[in-house]
Amino acid sequence: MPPTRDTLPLEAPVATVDPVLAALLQEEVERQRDDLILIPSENHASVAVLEAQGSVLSNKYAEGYPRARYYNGCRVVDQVEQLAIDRVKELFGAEHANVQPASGTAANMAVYYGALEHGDTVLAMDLNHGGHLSHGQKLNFSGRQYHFVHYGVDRDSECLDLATVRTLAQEHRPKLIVAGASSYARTIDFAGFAEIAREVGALLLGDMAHIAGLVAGGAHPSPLPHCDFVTSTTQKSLRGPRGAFILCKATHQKAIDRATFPGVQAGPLMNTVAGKAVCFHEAGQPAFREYAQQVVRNAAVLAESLQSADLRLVSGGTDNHMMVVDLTSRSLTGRDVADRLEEAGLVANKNVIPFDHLKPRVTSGVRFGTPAITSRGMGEDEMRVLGQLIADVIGHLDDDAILERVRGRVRELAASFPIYSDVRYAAK
Ligand code: DSN
Repeated sequence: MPPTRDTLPLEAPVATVDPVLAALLQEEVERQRDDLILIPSENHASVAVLEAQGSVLSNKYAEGYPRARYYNGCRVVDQVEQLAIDRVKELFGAEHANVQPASGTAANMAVYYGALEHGDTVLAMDLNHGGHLSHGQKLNFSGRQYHFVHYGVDRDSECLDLATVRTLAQEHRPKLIVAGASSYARTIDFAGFAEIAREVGALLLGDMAHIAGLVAGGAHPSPLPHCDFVTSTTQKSLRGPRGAFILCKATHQKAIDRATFPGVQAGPLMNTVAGKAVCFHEAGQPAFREYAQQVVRNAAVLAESLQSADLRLVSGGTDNHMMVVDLTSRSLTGRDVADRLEEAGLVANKNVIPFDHLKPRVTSGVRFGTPAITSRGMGEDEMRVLGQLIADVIGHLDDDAILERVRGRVRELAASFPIYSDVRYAAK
């Protein structure tokens, strides 16, 4: 019998062990390199983050918390997790941090599980107006386990109206209010939400998943001083690994930690926790402040450029990293536009607009964001060009010659702002 060490090698690279998968990894590197990613919830994590996330920490079980584990051999991962905790607390000025949630939904689930009883009332933003699945969508666990009441945006301004939130809060007396969105281009007034929460005796959760990088870089007001709990993913504007974290006041520390483990998760993904530690380190650098400010400046210029090509933006513009184009007056769907843009190398996503008459798989909107293209180093000049290229595609959706020209220009732009030059999984 040959020793399995030789037949199942531990040391060989993926290109040797699994050429099929290696080719797919390589194809994805090239897709991200050659296309321009305009989905506002996506970004390009640094090679350092990817390296930590792809590390041997993936092998380690570490149920529990630093120095209180259910497994031996946690000497190193204890230090890794503590590093991530200390860094994220410092980054956002938090009293307590839990860095174990594997996703934004898991983080919100842990907050609900720690703060609520089954059936309690929660007030949150309607998914159809820009909220999130885990903010009480009826098929999601949140909508099934708790009694969600939803606020939306004002029909005319398409902005949140705190007077409406206040009225709903007074009427329904929620135990928890959720402030945060996955498709909202305006500044969220966390202080205003906190005032309402205080008035009705509710706890306040700030879900800053989309804007965490802007908050870290001082480009959006922080929810931290105003909220009992703050949740976030790490892969969006914060530019970390795919994962999440919870911040909270010290009084909620025990409830949040117990709700996360053993409440809703078992073994934490320690490789991802390591990626988060790198991400929090990077986000604490002065250069990250510049990055966050540039993300917002770029979004403002991209929005202006789209508007000057006669495209209507939901709420009339943007204050943050994203914008949603309303295609209603063009009689186009978000699905068709996003698909055609992708053919041109511009990767955005179809998105419902408030009061949309089309279904979420079709939609009247398409959503754009600047975190990923700003990570490539693009600035305002490139945003003006991109706005025009997007408008060219939308304005001539069936014109193959225009699509080909735009695709060529996108390739040139991508090549001028290269990424992952040394990342290679397989020969081309
Ligand atoms: N699905 C994410 C987004 O694209 O905004 C939110 O989790």
